[in-house]
Amino acid sequence: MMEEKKARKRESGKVSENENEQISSEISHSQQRSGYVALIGRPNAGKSTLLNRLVGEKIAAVSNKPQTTRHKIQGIVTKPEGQIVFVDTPGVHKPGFLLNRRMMAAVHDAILSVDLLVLMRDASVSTGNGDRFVFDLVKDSGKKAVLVLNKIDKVKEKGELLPLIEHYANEFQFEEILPISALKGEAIDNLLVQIIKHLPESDPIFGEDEMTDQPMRMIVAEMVREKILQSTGEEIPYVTAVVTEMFDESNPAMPKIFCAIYVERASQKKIIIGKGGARIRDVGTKARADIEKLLGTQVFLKLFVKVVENWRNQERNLDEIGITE
Ligand SMILES: Nc1nc2c(ncn2[C@@H]2O[C@H](COP(=O)(O)OP(=O)(O)OP(=O)(O)O)[C@@H](O)[C@H]2O)c(=O)[nH]1
Ligand SMILES: [Mg+2]
Repeated sequence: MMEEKKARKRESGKVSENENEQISSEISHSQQRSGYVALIGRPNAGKSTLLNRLVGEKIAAVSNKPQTTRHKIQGIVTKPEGQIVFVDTPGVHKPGFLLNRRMMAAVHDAILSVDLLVLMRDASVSTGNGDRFVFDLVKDSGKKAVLVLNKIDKVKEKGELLPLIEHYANEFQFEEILPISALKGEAIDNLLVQIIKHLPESDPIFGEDEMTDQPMRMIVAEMVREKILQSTGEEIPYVTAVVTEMFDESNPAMPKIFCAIYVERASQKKIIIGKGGARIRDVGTKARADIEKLLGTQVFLKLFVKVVENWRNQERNLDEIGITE
């Protein structure tokens, strides 16, 4: 359904056959540029942080743990010059579980389906093998790409960026190389201008007030998962999934939301619940604050924990969680 809508939207972006319409649109504004842009990079580069900042609302989970993003998330940015539909993707890593294979399939899928790639690199860390792998993905795609060097707020001497810029410029003909800070919002406006320049001539694909095509149930589940990632140690992030099992808006002043938190073992359930329920209460309070901000109303949020052994390797569970092929 979504695919159909997108295809239709793309079609309607083409120049109209009706001459009158064409003339009036030429008078009202010069031709806009619009298209799909994939954010690609290593885990933790800051892709989702950038997406949230650009969209102006939190729609993607962010944490300091790698592999925070698990599937494609689209965020829409509309400017007078045109529209960018950002496709946030999971950080590129070696697939182990079926879950990770699906995550990487989401990356490949995004690369194939967009007009421009944004390769994001954490400029505050040195290169490694993983970098090479992401870089080759971009090179082999045959797509135009912009390189974004993120986290410049952590780079003390801006001169330190020069060798990095030179290194990448020698390796590939990037359309642009742009240092930014997604977290601090540095050089973000220019980033948008530079990206729009490389998009095809087209009217906006989505309405001006749309910010994402993610279903609200999904965003809500991501907010809960983000709080879990932020409040637990290394052992928990990868074994947790969150599913919105009920989103009841029959009382619009206070929607009722039930989310299930999946883990693989009883011991992990204990960690999520915390002493006397302290952790799950804290996760619930923080997630609720984010959800209420997004929806602009109070919500009733109930969380419960389900133990499902080996869910990361089971088709049925991944389908249910919304991590599709
Ligand atoms: N100092 C600094 N930290 C940043 C910046 N951008 C992102 N971060 C931090 O980097 C961490 C990872 O950010 P995410 O946005 O989750 O990274 P990601 O690339 O989406 O990661 P995956 O989804 O795992 O691929 C978080 O702790 C962010 O707060 C930045 O510009 N400066
Ligand atoms: Mg992410």
